[in-house]
Amino acid sequence: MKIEAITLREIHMPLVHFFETSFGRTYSRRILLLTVHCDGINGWGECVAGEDPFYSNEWIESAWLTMTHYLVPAVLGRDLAAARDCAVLFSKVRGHRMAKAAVENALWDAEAKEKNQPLWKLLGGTRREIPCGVSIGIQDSVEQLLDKIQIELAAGYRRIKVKVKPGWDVRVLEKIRSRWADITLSCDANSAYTLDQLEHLRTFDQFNLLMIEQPLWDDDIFYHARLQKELRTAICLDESIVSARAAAIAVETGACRIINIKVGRVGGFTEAKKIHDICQSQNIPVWCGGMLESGIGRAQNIALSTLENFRLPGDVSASKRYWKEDIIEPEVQVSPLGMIAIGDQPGTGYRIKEDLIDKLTVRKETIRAGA
Ligand code: OSB
Ligand code: MG
Repeated sequence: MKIEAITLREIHMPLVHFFETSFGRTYSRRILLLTVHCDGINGWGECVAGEDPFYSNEWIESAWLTMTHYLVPAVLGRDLAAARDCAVLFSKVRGHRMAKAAVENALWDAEAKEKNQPLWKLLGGTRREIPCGVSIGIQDSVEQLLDKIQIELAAGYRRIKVKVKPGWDVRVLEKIRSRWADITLSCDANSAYTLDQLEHLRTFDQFNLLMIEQPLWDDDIFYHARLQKELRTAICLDESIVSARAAAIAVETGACRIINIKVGRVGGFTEAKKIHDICQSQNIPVWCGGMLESGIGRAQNIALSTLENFRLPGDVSASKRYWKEDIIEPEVQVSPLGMIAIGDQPGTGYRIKEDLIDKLTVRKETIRAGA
C-alpha cells in the first residue's frame, strides 16, 4: 500500500438523545475522520477522542495536531506491506493512542479493500453474528431511565449497562432490579469512586450484576486488584487497559475478571488483537466497548467483535440509537434477538455516504506525500 495522501476531517453530528456519564453530558459529537489514499483505494478511520479530555487525556484538538505534526508525516509516501506495519513507525510518539488508532485502522480498511477481503476475516474473526448490549447514560430522573431500559429490552438488546456515580447508583440499581429481577445488567462508573468507598461499593454485590466497569481511577490497576478481592461482582476494566502490557498486568494481578476492549483506547487493531489473545489464553472474556462512534467507527467495532473471545455482548448498538442519519449505508441494524449479522463483502461491508459527510464537515485538510 503506497500512501499517497491523507485527509483529515472534522464533522459535527448531534445525538438523538444526550449521553451523560460520571464526567459529563454530551449533546452533540465532534468527530475526527481520516482517509488514507493509497493506490486508488480509500481507507477510512474514525478517531474516538472526545470533545474534551475527560474520558482520557486525548481530545479532538490534541488528536488533530498529533496526526498532522507526527503521525501523518511518519507514514506518508511509504509503501507498507500491511496495516500492522505502521505501529513501529509511530513508536517514538508516546501515548496519543486514539490518534494512532485512527490512522492504523484506516490502513486496515484500505488493506482489506485492496485484498478484496472482509475486514473481519483479515482481523482473524470467526463469528457470523455478534451479540449486542446497550449503554444507557445518566438521565434526569429514574423514571426516564426505566422507560429507556424498557425500550431497549423490547428492541432485543441482550445486556443493559447503566452509568453510575455517587448519588446515582444504589437507589437506581434497586429500582431496576425490583422491576427486572433477571435481566443481564451491569454498571459503569467511569472512575467515579475511590477505595475509601469500599463499604459502599460492597453494597453493589446485592444486585447480581454481570460486572462493574472501571469503579476506580482511570490510570489504576493496583487498587482495582485490591478492590476485586473484596467484591463478589466481577470488575471489568475499561480506561486502565491502554495496552497489551496493561491487560497482562491486570489479569496477572487479578484486578478484573472481564476486559472491555476499545480499539481507539489501545492504539489500533494490532494492539486490540494482542489484548484479545492474552485474555483468551487466560480465560478472561472480553467485549467491545463503544465511544458514541459514527457508522465508520461502529462498522470497525463490529468487525473486531467477530474475534472468538468477544464472548459478552458489546456496546455496539444500532445507528438509530445515536443518529438521525448515520454516515454509512446500510445503517447498523440489530435484530429482534439483539444480534448484528456479519456479511461477506470486502472491507467493513458498509458503504460510506461521502455526500452526507461533506455536508457535515466543518474542517478539512489533505496532506500529500512530497508536498
Ligand atoms: O465508558 O464505555 C464508556 C461513551 C463515551 C465514553 C466512555 C464510554 C461511553 C459509553 C457509550 O459507555 C458506549 C456507546 O454506546 O458507544
Ligand atoms: Mg466504560
